[in-house]
Amino acid sequence: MTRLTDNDIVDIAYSVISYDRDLIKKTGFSLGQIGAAAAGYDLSKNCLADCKVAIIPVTSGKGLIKGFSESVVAIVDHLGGQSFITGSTDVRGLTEAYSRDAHVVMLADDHCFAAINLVSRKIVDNAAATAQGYAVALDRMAGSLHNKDVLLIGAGQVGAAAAIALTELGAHLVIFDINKKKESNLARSMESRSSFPVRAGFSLNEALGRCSILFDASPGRHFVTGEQVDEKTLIAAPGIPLGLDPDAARKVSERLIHDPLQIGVATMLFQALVK
Ligand code: 2YJ
Repeated sequence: MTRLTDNDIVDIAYSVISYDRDLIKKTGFSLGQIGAAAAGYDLSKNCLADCKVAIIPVTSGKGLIKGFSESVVAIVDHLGGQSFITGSTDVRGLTEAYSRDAHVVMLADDHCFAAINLVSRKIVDNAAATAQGYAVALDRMAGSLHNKDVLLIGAGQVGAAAAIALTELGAHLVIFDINKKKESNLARSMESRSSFPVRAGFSLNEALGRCSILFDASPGRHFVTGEQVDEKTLIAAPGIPLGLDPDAARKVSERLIHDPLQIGVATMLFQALVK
């Protein structure tokens, strides 16, 4: 997964309420409702209020990202949890989280972002959680994905998790990746899970011509142009940077779900709390 930059997340801590308002406008559901649905978490139990979440800054690799821990805190608190950033980083931060009785820790290096429930020992990976959360958000934005064609762009880690989540929501998958080997491997592995044929082998332009519901799980930038989208296009795009060029992004802005952390963090938190 692409490493986030300070710039990608600069606004999150200040804009989580307006982010959520926008998500409700597009999908009819809040960030908490989408994360909980993706995790199979019962929001009426409301045990989040008693849940202490420690965010541990991690300095390894390329080091801290300015505002990363604060963004995760803002998202968790917005959902109703109680979170804190450990005063120390890395291993000392982990010992601090334990000694302050955190129920869940969240920590990320350059390659992996995990939530670990210290009580139940459940481990949740951001890439899979993000795919699942975005699949539910796309389902809600579309009314339902049941029996609808969905073009999945990108057959990497997020794409593979999205393929499963979209299939479970009843979507008929069309898979595209610039790496044709990865594309056909994912299509083949999905055949046994889907009661409908999983289609692949198209050019991007052909695939975009067949589907108006898109899940962009690729790390590519600006490869979808304004002529390839229209007023029916719906897009869930967890990948950073955005695959749409500025013209396409402008045309679909009211039907585009794209954020650097929010849906992934919400889904991770609820998944960490589910048995
Ligand atoms: O603690 C910090 O400030 C840093 N070690 C955070 C590193 C954040 N990691 C990434 O951006 C990775 N690519 C994984 C995050 C996936 C988010 N969708």
